[in-house]
Amino acid sequence: MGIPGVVRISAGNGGLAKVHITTPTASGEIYLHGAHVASWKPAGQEDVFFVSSNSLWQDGHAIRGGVPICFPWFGDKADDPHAPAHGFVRTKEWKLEKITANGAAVSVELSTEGGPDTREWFAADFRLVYRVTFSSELTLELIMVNTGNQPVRFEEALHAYHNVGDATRASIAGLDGVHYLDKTDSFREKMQIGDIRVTSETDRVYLNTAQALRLTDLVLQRRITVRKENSLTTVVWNPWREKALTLSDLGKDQWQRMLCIETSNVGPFALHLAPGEEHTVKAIISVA
Ligand code: TA6
Repeated sequence: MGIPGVVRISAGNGGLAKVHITTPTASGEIYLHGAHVASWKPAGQEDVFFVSSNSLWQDGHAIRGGVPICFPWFGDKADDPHAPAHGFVRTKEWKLEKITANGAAVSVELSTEGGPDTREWFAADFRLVYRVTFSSELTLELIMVNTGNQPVRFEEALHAYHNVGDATRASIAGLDGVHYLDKTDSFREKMQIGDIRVTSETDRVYLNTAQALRLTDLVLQRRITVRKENSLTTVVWNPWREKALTLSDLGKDQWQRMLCIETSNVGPFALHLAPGEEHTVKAIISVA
């Protein structure tokens, strides 16, 4: 499936299989493990994604950084404290379906399905298809199909870790006046006033918002824009110093180089699909 000079499939960190893309407009990497985008670099730019230098690269573990996919629940599973946080698709190998090159854009498509290894936590039959298009913009499309004969409820998030020069000198615009659930304050509901600035642990689920966001980075002197479709929640996260110390795969001081903006449908905006129905969530990321 490789394309000479454009797409190479090889063993990456930890020996995990990865697809490496190089085009005139951008380079990028996606691992089959978790269908995990680990890098996207538009020409002339630093990587748009942060990846922890202490990340694990192992089956059964999530990669710390890039874009983990949270599905079919977000955070802790409400009715099962032993279930893995953020669901099970970010820690399993996906199937590489196809790679297509179209001019300066390269699309990589992967899939995973419900089966004996997922029924322990999630009874539904489903098929997830993830299409990532690397070009001067990055497009992420997660397609969920209910392949069973029962209605299904699920949550989803494209948990993007953006690479910033210094999180305390960055700001996010586009959520002024939007209500959010504050995970650092027992999920109390609050309202955002003005731009978001990181001055302490920040862990918020913004509700009922389809807004595009602009992350302004004063250190790297750039602006990352996240547009989205079919998503009504946005999660914003930075662990700050103390929480970062509890995350062994993050490591000291790296919290300052990351800021998560997560295109999602979680909490009160979890999705419901009838048998045979499908839903596509989409994020389009650009840098200027
Ligand atoms: O998206 C924010 C969040 O839910 C935080 O609460 C924090 O736990 C983060 O995800 C990372 O979760 P993880 O399971 O990858 O350590």
